[in-house]
Amino acid sequence: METPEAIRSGLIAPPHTPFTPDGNLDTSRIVRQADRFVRTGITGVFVCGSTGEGLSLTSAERRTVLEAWVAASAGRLVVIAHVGCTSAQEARELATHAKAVGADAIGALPPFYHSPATIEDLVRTMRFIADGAVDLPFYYYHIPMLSHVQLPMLAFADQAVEQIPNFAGIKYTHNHLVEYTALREAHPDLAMFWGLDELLVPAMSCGCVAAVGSCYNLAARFFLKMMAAYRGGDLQDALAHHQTAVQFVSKLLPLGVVPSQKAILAGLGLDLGPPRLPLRSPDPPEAARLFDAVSRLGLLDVEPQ
Ligand code: MN9
Repeated sequence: METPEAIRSGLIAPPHTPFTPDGNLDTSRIVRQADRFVRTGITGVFVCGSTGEGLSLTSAERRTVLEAWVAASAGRLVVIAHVGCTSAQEARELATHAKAVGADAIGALPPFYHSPATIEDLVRTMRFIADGAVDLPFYYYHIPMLSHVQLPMLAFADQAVEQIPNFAGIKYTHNHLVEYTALREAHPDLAMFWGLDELLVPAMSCGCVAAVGSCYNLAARFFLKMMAAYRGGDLQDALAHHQTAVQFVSKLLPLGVVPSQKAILAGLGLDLGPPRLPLRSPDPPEAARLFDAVSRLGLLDVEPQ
């Protein structure tokens, strides 16, 4: 199935989920997140993915968050509902809900407790989930570092185009640039959203034109400039941006990407609360040091909140 025109190139953000200080959902912040994305050039949202701690929410909470995103986007952002979880049945029900409440597309990582062992198992499972919203484009979420499902994606894509009627592509969060190049070449009509922000320029040299990544919550303008530099043939500028992007991500890793990003967003005036267990917020001195170090890189989207 075709990918909506608006997200065929450019950046999609996977929004952080806002919680109150004691860890309950706080959907009242979502309008501010959406407005910020529109201002900074984001074209779509991948709701309740890894960055949004989707797998740490209850199914009811995932529905509530998605409904808030559809409302807050108000047609300005393409809304992709991530529905994957350990239960294929629940994922399928979330897909049906996503369609009912007006999401534009769905995505799913594979069940990761009893995991698919073969490509055939994976295709069958993804078809079952995607059938929950047959009219919506479906993206497979390949993130072996967290799902621990590491099946060859070229063989998967070859079979998925035949067997999953609404298959529209892959959110590819893995560092295998050889496989990614082969996917882009073999399936130029599918979307292959790149998912490792610190490798976006290398991925562009392998055919990437669109990406989904946590860093675009904080520094969309910087990453869009980096893409424009590459597209415009200014390799030196693109690689200078790339070096800064690598430094940026390296500063997020010690305290965890999601907790660090939430702390930085709070420092920018968009307080989305703490992450959920088992993640933890940096303590105030850690957060201050992190904010200082990242601010010095000069890539944050500083916005009136
Ligand atoms: O899916 C994100 N992956 C994870 C996207 O969170 C595991 C990425 O955007 C990373 O957060 C980013 C930093 O490593 O590349």
